[in-house]
Amino acid sequence: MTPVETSAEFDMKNDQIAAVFAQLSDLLEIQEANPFRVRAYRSAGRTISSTAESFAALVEEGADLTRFSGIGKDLAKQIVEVVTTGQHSQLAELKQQVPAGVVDMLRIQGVGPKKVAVFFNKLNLTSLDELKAAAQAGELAALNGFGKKTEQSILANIDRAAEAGKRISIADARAAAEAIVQDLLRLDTVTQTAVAGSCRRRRETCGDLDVLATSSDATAAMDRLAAHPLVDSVLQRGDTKQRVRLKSGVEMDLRVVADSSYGAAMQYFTGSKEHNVVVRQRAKDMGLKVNEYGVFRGDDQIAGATEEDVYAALDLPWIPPELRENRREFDLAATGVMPRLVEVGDIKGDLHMHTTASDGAASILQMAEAAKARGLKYIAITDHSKRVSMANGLDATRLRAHWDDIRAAREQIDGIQLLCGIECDILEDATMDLADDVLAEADWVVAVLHYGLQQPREQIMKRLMNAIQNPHVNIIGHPTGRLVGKRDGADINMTEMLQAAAENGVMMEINAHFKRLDLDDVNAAAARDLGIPIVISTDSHSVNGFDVLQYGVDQGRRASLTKDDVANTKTWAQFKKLLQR
Ligand code: DGT
Ligand code: CA
Ligand code: CA
Repeated sequence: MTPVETSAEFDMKNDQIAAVFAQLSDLLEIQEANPFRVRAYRSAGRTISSTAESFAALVEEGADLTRFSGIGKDLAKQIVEVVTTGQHSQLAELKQQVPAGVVDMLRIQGVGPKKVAVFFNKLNLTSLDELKAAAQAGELAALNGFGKKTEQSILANIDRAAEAGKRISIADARAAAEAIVQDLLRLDTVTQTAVAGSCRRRRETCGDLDVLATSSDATAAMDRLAAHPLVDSVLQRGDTKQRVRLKSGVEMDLRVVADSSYGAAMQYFTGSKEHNVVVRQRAKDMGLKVNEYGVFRGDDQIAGATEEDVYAALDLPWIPPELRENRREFDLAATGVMPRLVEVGDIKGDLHMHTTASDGAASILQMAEAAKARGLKYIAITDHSKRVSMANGLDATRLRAHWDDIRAAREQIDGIQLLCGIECDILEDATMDLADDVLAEADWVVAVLHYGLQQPREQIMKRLMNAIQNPHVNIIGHPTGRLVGKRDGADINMTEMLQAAAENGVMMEINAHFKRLDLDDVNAAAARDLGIPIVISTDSHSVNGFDVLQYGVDQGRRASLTKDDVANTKTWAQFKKLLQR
């Protein structure tokens, strides 16, 4: 192995390493292996993903990993294997033993390894289709320890799981695309390379990945991709185009194009199809032709090397990829200048996060220090309220003591404001989980739906309206409760909720976690159109939780939000004024 390739391996992020151990524990649990081993792997995964230091860097330095709790000699060795080879030999073996269709079952909302183990080992079910047929035949409800309710819930969610299996989260998409783009750039012959398609548009999920490169040596670029540690197999190969399957199952197209066509190819393959239809029609109306090679007047290429040139040839300003969905980007372009969309660097505060007081992995001070290190100037600590007993939610007494701890932490850290917050459940009966006199003492109240998301629209709206009219509530957190690709949100009359929020001075959250991204792009734009301040928060449960901020900001950009539309881009002095309702 050349040194360059070795250093590429050390690029592995903690989340990617953690995912290996999470998969191991899932597969072992499905095999009904020793519960202690299952737990050891699961907790190793959690430790790795919630640690701020990079394990790849630690491995590179040859550091002793056994200083981390729950990581013994054997696990340390396995971490080294994963970081240095990108593989885990036992995981590869387990994948041979447990069919992929069985692992797919884990995607069903409410179904974990224990249930999957029963479906696989007792009923010999090996795919989502087989599981669905068994549920329809009532075979699941007949199993020991399962009921009609479990069976119904599986039937309600299984189609979504099947559908989602074909698409990957934007987080996984970006990690894979960036690793491969960086690797291609190491070739001297590759001059430009970037990801296009839905990943560049920062859609919440991607069907496949589209990578473009310019190179004097297409063969070398394709060989390089084929040899990448993330790549499983080559599916198709031509002179300038190669389709591969990654080990994660997602497929990727690489297209090698001429420098003179790079901009046109980027424009074409970034899409969306709907955006491109309008672009092509516009060209036609101007007596021009646009395709992946360039913009043409007759046989003359008049643009193509850069995207800016391509758009300019069509009398358009360059349109940020996140807006290219044929929604409002052409109206915005008609004004001549595109708005400057919000950027990660604009964010000055984070107003939704957890500590060890409920289900977080870090202390108040650790969270504050991590936030400060990332340049944040103010944060709200918003642990769970008591209804979320699974997450050790706080009652009034514990919450007040926790707020005392937050106030004490203020004395131990400078340069960042700490708000005494709470993520307060809006209960199924539409009352708040904590009494008004408690909420009145908070600096920041995030009201959320966690339970009873299936209630009829009328009751859901009653709950949201009560929360919005409560004078102590500042914001509705993850307003719909949807989980991307897993679970629909509650049945909300969005217009009615947003109007009430606008009238009552209640803000709306874009929850930045890539599993939530809630509000979504369309609803976030609707909220902004009503003048509702949007807050993009990470809902961090560990010091690494802040990493997801970029996904929330990207969702904001897809909603065409500018810095002015996002309340937590304000300085602390400005933001403080928004706290008085
Ligand atoms: P995905 O992969 O489903 O998440 O979504 P995209 O947008 O990445 O779609 P994909 O991979 O099928 O194609 C990438 C881009 O290539 C797409 O956004 C626009 C362009 N493209 C692909 N097929 C067509 C087509 O038939 N007509 C036009 N105008 N553009 C196309
Ligand atoms: Ca794609
Ligand atoms: Ca594609």
